[in-house]
Amino acid sequence: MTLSYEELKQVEPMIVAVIGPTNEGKTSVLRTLSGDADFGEINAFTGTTVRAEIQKFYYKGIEILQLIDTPGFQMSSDILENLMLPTAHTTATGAEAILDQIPEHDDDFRHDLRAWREVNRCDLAILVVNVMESPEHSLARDSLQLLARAGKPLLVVFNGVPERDETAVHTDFTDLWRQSLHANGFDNIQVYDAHRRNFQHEIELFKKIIASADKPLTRLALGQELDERIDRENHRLDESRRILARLLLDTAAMEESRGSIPDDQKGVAQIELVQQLLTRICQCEHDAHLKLLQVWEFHPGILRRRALNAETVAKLTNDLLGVQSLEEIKKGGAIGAGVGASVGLALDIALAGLSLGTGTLIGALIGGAIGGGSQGVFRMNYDKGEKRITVKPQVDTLLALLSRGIDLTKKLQNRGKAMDDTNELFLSLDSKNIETPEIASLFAAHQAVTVQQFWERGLRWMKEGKFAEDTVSLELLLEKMLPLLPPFKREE
Ligand SMILES: Nc1nc2c(ncn2[C@@H]2O[C@H](COP(=O)(O)OP(=O)(O)OP(=O)(O)O)[C@@H](O)[C@H]2O)c(=O)[nH]1
Ligand SMILES: [Mg+2]
Repeated sequence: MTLSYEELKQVEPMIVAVIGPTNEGKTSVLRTLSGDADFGEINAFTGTTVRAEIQKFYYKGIEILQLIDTPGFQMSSDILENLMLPTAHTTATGAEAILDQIPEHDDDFRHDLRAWREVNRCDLAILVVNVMESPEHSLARDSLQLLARAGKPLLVVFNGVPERDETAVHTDFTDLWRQSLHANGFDNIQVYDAHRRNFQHEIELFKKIIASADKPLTRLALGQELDERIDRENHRLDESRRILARLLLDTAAMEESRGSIPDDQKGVAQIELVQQLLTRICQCEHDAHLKLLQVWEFHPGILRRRALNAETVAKLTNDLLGVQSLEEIKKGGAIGAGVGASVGLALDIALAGLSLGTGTLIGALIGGAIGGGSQGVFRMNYDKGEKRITVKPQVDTLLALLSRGIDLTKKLQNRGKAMDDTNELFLSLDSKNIETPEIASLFAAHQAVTVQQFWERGLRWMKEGKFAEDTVSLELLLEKMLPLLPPFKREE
C-alpha cells in the first residue's frame, strides 16, 4: 500500500534519541547508518559530542524520522546516587524523575543533562554500547540502572570499538552484555558495527525502529523508506557489477602488436609489448576502481593500490595453480603453449559451473577477443611472414581483475562512513589478503588437490578433442563470480 500525498502530509516524524556512555560510538553509528560522512564530531576522547544534533530522514520530501545524537553519559553513578538519597523528593516518574536529579548549572553534568532531555522527549531511545568492553564497569552498569528506571522503549545497538592498544587481547563481551541487559529488562538488541557496515544488520535495525513507531502513518512511511533504501543498495550493486563486466570486456579486447621484428629482437619486443599491455590494463583497472569508489561515495584517497604488474600476475598464476601442478604437467609432456592452454583450460573447468559456452553477447565478444591457444596470463603470437608479434591478455589476468574488483566492491559496501579516510584500503592479489570469503575459497580451491584432477581431465579432454580451445571462460567468470555480489530482498 502506497501512501497518498494527503496521508504523507499528516506523517509526524518519529523521534529517536541515540544515547549511551561516552565514547562507545554513538556518533560513529549515526554516520554509518545515515551514510553521511560529515555528520558530527568523532574522536577517541570522551565528551566529544557536546550538544544534541539531529539527523533527519525523509520519504518523498516529508520528514519521517529524527535520529538525535546526544552527548555521552559521564555522571550516571552520581545521578543514580542522588536518586537514591532519602532527600530526593520528586513527584515525577520515569525520565522526568531522573532529570529532576541532574543539577542544572553544574558544568560536570552539562553533557548528561542534555542527553537526558532528549531521552525524556523521544519516542524511542537507542542505546549504543561497545561490546568489546565489559558491561561491568560502573558507568555502563549505572547507566543501565537509570535507563531501567526511565521506562522508555529501548533498542540496544551493539557496536565494536577495539582497544586502542594494538597488543591488547580483544575480548568479545556480547554474552555478558546480553545477560546484563536482560537483568534490567532490555531484550531488544541489534548488532550494528560503525566501522564494519553490514547492510543486512542495517535492514534489521530499521525494522526494529519501525516496529517501535506507534503512529500508523509514520510506520507506513518508514517501511516504504526502508524499501527505497534497499533499492538504493541494490542499484549500487548493479552499477558495480556493470563496471566490472565492462572492465573485463575492455581488457579482453585489448592487444598490443608490432611488425618487422627480426628474430634476434623477438625477446625484447615481447617484454616491451607485455609492459605496454600491462600499463593499459592497470589504467583501465584504476578507472574502474575510481568509478566503484564514486558509486559507493568514497574519497579516492582511501585506496592504496597494489597495481597489477608482471610480478603480481605471475604470483597469481602460481597462487592459482601451484608449482606442483606445473611440474606434473611438464612431466606429462605438455610444455610451452600446451601448458598455457592447460592453464586456461583448468580454469575453464574449475569455474565452469558446467555450463559451457552459451553464445550470449558476452560470449561472442570474448570469443572474438581471445581466441584459442591460451597462455593463462598473456598470449603471444609471432607471425613469421610479417615478423609481427601480438600479445593479448588471457583468462588468468581477467580472473585477477574480477577477483580484485569484487573484493573491492565488498570492501566498499562493508566500510562504514564513520571510518576516516586515513584508514586506507588495501587491494592485493595475495589470497591471504582477500577478504571476500567466497573469493578466498575459490582461490584456495584452485590450490587444493582438486586442481590436479582438473588438469588431468583437461589434458585428457584436449587430447580427445572434446574441448574446443576457444571456449574462453570470461563469460563463465562473470556468470560464476558476479553473483558474489547478490542483491537484497525488499521487505513485504
Ligand atoms: N574500530 C572501531 N572504532 C570505532 C567504532 N565505532 C567507534 N569507534 C571509535 O571510537 C571512538 C569514539 O567514537 P564516537 O563516535 O566519537 O563515540 P561517541 O559515543 O559519539 O562519543 P562521545 O560523543 O564522546 O560521547 C572513536 O575513536 C571512533 O573512531 C567501530 O565500530 N570500530
Ligand atoms: Mg559523539
